[in-house]
Amino acid sequence: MRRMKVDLLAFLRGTAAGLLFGAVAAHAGQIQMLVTDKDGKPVPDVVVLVEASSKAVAVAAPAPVVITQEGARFVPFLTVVPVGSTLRFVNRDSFDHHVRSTTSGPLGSVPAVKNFELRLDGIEGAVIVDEYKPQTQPRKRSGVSAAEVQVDVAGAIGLGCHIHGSMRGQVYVSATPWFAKTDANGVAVIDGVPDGAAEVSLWHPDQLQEQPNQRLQVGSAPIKATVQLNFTPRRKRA
Ligand SMILES: [Cu+2]
Repeated sequence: MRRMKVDLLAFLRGTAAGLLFGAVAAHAGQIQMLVTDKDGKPVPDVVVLVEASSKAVAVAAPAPVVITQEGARFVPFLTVVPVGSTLRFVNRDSFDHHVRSTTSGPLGSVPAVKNFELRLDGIEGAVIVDEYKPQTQPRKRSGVSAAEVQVDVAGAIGLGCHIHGSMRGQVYVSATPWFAKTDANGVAVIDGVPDGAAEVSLWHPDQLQEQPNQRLQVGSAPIKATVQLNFTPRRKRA
């Protein structure tokens, strides 16, 4: 009797998983987007957002999304998170950094959707990068080398540091659950987009004007699309 109960449970579980898998496979597709600049070259770090025919609200990331400060840089340069997520900033350098929200865009015309300012101590024993020696300034150490910030409004947040003016980073908070950023080859892959009409929009921190949206029809086969920015972003220092 007991044995039978267990088998029945296992059977039900298997059936449920099968149904779920079937549902996902039948009603969701993949979009592979290649983003190029005005000259046709692939562009990394472009935010790709998809609105599907069946609307859905983004669900916060289950765990804090980590952005580190390493060698006086924000790593990664661009982070895209669903709205409601928590960002965790970690200083991995031996010297101190700030994390402050800044405006985005080449003219600083896009205000940050969240304003914050953190000071993160350097980690003792971390590797010192020659070109960024610790500054000779009053030591107002915060006592922590990591801190968290929750982002609950969709949009852009630029990242900067008071001590190192060249440090730049970018966060984009997505209202849609279907988002990605382009990799080094300019490609973004978005999975699980419901079948039917979808609208793809792009965002790049350097853009001066909105990028044209693209309409796609999502089905069972992955969609490969190419879209061109209406400008050529500056190359980031390597
Ligand atoms: Cu810094």
